[in-house]
Amino acid sequence: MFHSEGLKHSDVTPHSVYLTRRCALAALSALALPISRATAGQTTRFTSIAKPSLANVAKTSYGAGEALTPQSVVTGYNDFYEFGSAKDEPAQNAAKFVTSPWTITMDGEVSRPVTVDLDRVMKLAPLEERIYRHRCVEGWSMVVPWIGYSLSALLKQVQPTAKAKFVAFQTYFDAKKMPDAAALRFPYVEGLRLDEAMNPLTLLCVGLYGTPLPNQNGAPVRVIVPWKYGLKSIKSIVKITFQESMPATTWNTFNPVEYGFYSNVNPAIENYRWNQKDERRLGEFGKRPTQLFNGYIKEVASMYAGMDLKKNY
Ligand SMILES: Nc1nc2c(c(=O)[nH]1)N[C@H]1C(S)=C(S)[C@@H](COP(=O)(O)O)O[C@H]1N2
Ligand SMILES: [Mo]
Repeated sequence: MFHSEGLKHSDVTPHSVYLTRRCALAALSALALPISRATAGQTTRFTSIAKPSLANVAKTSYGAGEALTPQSVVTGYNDFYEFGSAKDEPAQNAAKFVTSPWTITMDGEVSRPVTVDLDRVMKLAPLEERIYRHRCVEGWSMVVPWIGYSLSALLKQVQPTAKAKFVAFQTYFDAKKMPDAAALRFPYVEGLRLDEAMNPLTLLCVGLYGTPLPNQNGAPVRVIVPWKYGLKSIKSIVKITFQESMPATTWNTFNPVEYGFYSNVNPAIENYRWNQKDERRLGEFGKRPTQLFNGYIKEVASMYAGMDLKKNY
């Protein structure tokens, strides 16, 4: 299904910026070559501000054997529209984004609403490194060593009531610090069904590649939902609200035909501008087939038993 009037993921990109993005893509294919040579003379494009290493991060078996996407690509090719719509803009425009102190407010259908400081959030559960596949609707994918713990450990703290069926997330927003007005409505909002949010695979993420999250990747705290398209993995979270009704989400509000609430990775659903049947792993040549639920079938398929995934896209 293709609706020509509807706005699409890339329609928020002004044409001139879109051309810049194509240049960035060209630079990225060059990354398949030795990185030092490919980026020589482009000192700022892929740099990120250095953050100290995180201590006491346990290795896990998640993603064992997967080839990691180079750190320079993970931190240099981003979707974070508050900081610009070209892939190389968030790394530059978010460089001065101050993320400390930081609090997360949890409210709604809970017994114990709370506003909690990030330092406490960091200590709620042991930090783990988990290597997850990460796929954007635009047809690119990465393999990233994220750091965090299961989001459920945080959510349980507030004791959701029986009425809590969904969890709504909200990103920090300040128009003065986040220069991109684009066509999206901010603050960026996302949502999950409660069982999806509680699934052990859903990661409360505070770091990648051994360090705290770079600003462009959603510092200081985001979620990673690896069986869904990247747009569900909301960045720089300040608020988590438990509710009975399905939350509004930024991309669904922008174009409901193309972006459903579920946004599970599914090669059989073609209502996107981009091909969902296969994908390009950034830093590699060629394409590989896209897998249902991004390959996390064992972990998540039971949550959708009996559901029509074409209707609930
Ligand atoms: N607040 C916020 N979160 C966001 C986005 C955004 O624009 N704003 N983009 C989403 C999209 S479309 C993708 S693909 C992933 C990209 O995450 P990465 O830049 O860490 O790879 O972040 C998601 N989270
Ligand atoms: Mo994306």
